[in-house]
Amino acid sequence: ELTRDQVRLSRRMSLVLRHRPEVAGLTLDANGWVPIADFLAALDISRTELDHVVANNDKSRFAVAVGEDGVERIRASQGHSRRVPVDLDLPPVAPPAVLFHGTPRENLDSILRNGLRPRSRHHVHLSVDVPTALVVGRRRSAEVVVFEVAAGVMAAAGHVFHRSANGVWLTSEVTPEHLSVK
Ligand code: HQG
Repeated sequence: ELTRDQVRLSRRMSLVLRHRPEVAGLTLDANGWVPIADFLAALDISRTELDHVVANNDKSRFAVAVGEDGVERIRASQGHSRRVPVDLDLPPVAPPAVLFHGTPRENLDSILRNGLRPRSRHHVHLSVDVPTALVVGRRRSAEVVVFEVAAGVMAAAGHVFHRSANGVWLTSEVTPEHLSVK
């Protein structure tokens, strides 16, 4: 459990590491990483505060790793804006037969017509199960529809899938024929 202040810090970390690194005077490297020392200085937080948010974040949104140069870095595991040129460099992975996507009901007609598009992000984000998809959809609306995505069929047709470090499935787009309403 995070306190309200810690949730606020987590949101700020997402903003900087996914969408607007420049507001903290930072730049992400090609794979989205920032040296931890620079990140602590830019956000004016302690290592203890950072570690607590990384360890207790409800969706494990952040990853910490030591590079080949021995420098410890942090990045967001998924969710980056397209305006931030980040390549997560995740390997392609064979997806499960079906994945799910929760969205406000008001998007239903457009998605049935146009498919799922990444919009402002690098990828379409898919969930492993219906409960997770409901949580994602409810971020934006109380009236949520869940799509079932024929991920296995898509993969067989050559579509590439990746799985982020925190278990979110990513793909470029999902066309209408691979979607059905749950
Ligand atoms: C919708 C969160 C109309 C799409 C989550 C979604 C996820 C369309 C919205 C991650 C459409 C984009 C991403 C079309 C897509 N017509 N609406 N053709 N195609 N949409 O936030 O998947 O909490 O960019 O259904 O857990 O909601 O931030 O995508 O409603 O992993 O860590 O356009 O963000 O993670 O919204 O969420 P988003 P998302 P965090």
